[in-house]
Amino acid sequence: MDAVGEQTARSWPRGLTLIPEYISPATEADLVNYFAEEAKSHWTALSSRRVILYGLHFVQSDTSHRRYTRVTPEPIQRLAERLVADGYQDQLANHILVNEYKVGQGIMPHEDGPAFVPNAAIISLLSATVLDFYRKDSADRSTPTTSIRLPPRSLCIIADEAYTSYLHGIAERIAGAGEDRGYRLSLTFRHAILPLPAAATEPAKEKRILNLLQRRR
Ligand SMILES: O=C(O)CCC(=O)C(=O)O
Repeated sequence: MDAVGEQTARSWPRGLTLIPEYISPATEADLVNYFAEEAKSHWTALSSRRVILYGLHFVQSDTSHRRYTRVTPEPIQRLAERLVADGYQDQLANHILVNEYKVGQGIMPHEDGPAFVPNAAIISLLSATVLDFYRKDSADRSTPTTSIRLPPRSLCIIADEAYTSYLHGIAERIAGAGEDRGYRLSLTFRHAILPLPAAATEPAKEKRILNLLQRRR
């Protein structure tokens, strides 16, 4: 294991942990190369960024949804297994989302929701970004309660209260104070609960959750 230590802060939501240098520069370079070459046909373009989804995904028709699995390639599966071996996740990820952000792109504040075990592990590649947290019970989406910098090669764990009581997102901006944004890839490892729990299949929530499992906009 090449992690250099965990960071957390009293002011952070409970369950939020940052592990700098979780992967080595060589592993980072291999992954970047993998997504640019071998996996280049796996990308799906969304309106504001590109994504690749490995593992479970759902395709919805008018009356039902069908479940598919896209085989997780070896280098990504190895990382998923390492997250369990290192004690950061209890269940092996069965849903892995790769996000590509060009400079200025982000992801709107969202919750990962009850379809997943409440533990999201995010590995950042190539460039740092700032991940903002907003309390779910607050209407204020303009001022994050907590903002943390995710350096390249770091691992960020969003679990417990940080997962259940907060939204997280990345503002669309070129750079903020003391922030240098470049091209960034991230991998988010989650374990989808099957069958989907009742909270994830309430009619009002179902479409949103299935969209979330399918692709994030
Ligand atoms: O790219 C990131 O660091 C955030 C990804 C994310 O929020 C997600 O995949 O749900």
